[in-house]
Amino acid sequence: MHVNLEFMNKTLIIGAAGQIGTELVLELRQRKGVQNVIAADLKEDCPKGLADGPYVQMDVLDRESVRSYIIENEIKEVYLLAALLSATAEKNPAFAWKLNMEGLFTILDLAKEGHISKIFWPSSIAVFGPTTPKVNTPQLTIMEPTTVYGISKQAGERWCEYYFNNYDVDVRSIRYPGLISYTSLPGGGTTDYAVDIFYQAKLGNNYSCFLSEDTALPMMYMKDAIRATIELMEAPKEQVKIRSAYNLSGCSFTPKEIAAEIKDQLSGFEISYAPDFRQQIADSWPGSIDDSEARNQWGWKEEFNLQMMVKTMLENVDVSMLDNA
Ligand code: NAD
Ligand code: AKB
Repeated sequence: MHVNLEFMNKTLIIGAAGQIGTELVLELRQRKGVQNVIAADLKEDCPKGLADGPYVQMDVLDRESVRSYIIENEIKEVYLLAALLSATAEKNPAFAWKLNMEGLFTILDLAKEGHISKIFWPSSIAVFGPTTPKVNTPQLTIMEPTTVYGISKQAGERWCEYYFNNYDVDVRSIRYPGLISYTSLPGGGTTDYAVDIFYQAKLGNNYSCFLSEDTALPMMYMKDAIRATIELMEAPKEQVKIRSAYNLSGCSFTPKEIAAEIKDQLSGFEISYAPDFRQQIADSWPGSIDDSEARNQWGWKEEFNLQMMVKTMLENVDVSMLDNA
């Protein structure tokens, strides 16, 4: 079938220069046409990998500029990725709350007024807390997050559902686990160790892990996360029954387990453990996730297991990225 890309809806990704955005923009551009997918970020310079298409510097906290850009450019779909992640957020809770909430209201309000037809806003496993069942955490369960990041994601979920129920805003969301990728460095989360470890392994260094060896956390390879995001966004509206955020599972592992898999594929690698403040955050999160609602409602299935993910990361991680970090 011939698709006329010129007339496709324009899509805006805010926070496009981060770990998820740098891969999501490229995948969306392949599907919708380069000119139809606009990358936006606070960063002045467009990341090299996104330079094939439109890029705009944008501060999501500047409500009026975001509003006029979206209205004037007739943007119909928004992926709102700009946020402070768990570890960085704990260092500046007031600003984390501001950034993680205000941008969301700006976009939800634009949709309520009819300017935007579809929104993707990511939640996180951080919505769960120490009182949540840790193994195979259900979709509906006790949620008492203890981090500012988790509180902001839980509040965001409630608001998304509220805008859907009361104003028919088509907003969709996933509780991403820790995401693992090599095209961009991670942005300050508790699960970042599972990316950092590959850079040190490839440099031939021992890795000092900031979590203890038996800390199990839900994780996912980025390619799976991008596919899940697009599958959810492309699912027919009536199939998307959860308007807070979907549990989503990839593979769960501990630092000891990922280190063992790396050792199997790269002999000589060694890990040691020096838990810091992030241990407490990790201890409050689930070890594994029950994502049967996503599987049943829009057909989710992960592709990457720990072994495949480690192989792909070891083949592709480029240590020179650390020089520009
Ligand atoms: P990241 O930190 O790598 O990227 C965030 C991007 O937002 C950065 O490029 C940053 O420059 C930009 N940004 C910050 N403030 C901004 C502002 N005021 N205006 C515009 N842009 C701004 O984050 P990420 O890992 O890509 O995560 C994206 C989203 O996914 C976040 O909401 C995060 O909470 C969620 N999430 C990520 C993970 C993960 O493991 N990466 C897991 C769960 C949820
Ligand atoms: C973090 O560790 O903060 C993120 C997340 C799981 O939300 N990777």
